Amino acid sequence: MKLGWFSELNSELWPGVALSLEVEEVLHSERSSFQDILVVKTFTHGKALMLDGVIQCTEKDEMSYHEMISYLPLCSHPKPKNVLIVGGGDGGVAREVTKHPDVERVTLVDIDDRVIEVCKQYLPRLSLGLNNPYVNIIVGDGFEFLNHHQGEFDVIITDSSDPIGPAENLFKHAYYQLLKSALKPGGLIASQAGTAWSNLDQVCSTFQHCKAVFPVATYAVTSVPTYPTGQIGFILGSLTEQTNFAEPVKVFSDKDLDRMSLMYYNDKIHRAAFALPRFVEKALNA
Ligand code: AAT
Repeated sequence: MKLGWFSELNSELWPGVALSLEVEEVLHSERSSFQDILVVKTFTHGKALMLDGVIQCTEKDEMSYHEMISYLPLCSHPKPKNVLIVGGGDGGVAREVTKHPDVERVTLVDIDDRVIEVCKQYLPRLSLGLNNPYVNIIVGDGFEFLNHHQGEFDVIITDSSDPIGPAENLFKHAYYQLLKSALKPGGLIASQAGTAWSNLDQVCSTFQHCKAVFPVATYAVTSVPTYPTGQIGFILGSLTEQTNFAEPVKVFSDKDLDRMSLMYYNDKIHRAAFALPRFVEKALNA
């Protein structure tokens, strides 16, 4: 029996366009204190997690997002020992970060304990990152958490939902100031920053917040077929003027990449992620 299709409709962030997935079974649906949580089994993309009607990840293509948001910053830092993840309650970023040989300590702060529990139950391929003993999980608002932490982290990765809903504050200028002061000297950040195809204004404003605070700021893209427009980008910022994000300081061999079970990331795709279309370059530099 066919249940029908899930469509990512009506977001102000991608007007006039919606991705759809054919659903085999609804596995879980609830309203948490922060958002609607839905887990479905699809016919073609494995299981998928939606929050407030927005696709957060599917098992088929999550690796492109999780590997890139993790290794673009980690491989741009000479020794990323202490890492903070803001958001990321599904565990995908924690799974990747803990594979990096230099990482010693990971803290994950997600606002919604129900996302964490639901992902542990239904998405074990992602949530295995949450069961790693090196990952300290805190339930709370990322903005509030950073307000109380200074000079602690080598790398901060913001794997947050989009700027409409509980993550709204994570796209503001004040958040970038908090990120800066929570870093150790030489620290750097990467944040989920939307797609230039349908929300170029949002990408540019997040980039400007980062640029106003960090001496080095840039934008990189990856392809995620089940995200709006099939592409998503990351804003990266560094406290060190010499950082060239487009040239990884750590290059993994093919043997390393196999041992770490990476399916998307390598040093070539790292460099390529920073090659931007002209309309994006122009908008960012305007
Ligand atoms: N790993 C890809 C999935 C996400 S999930 C984003 C996470 O951010 C969710 O678990 C949500 O609970 C958490 N979150 C939202 N707001 C906050 C906050 N203020 N503090 C801490 N955590 C928060 C990213 C999907 C990207 C979708 C692109 N369209």
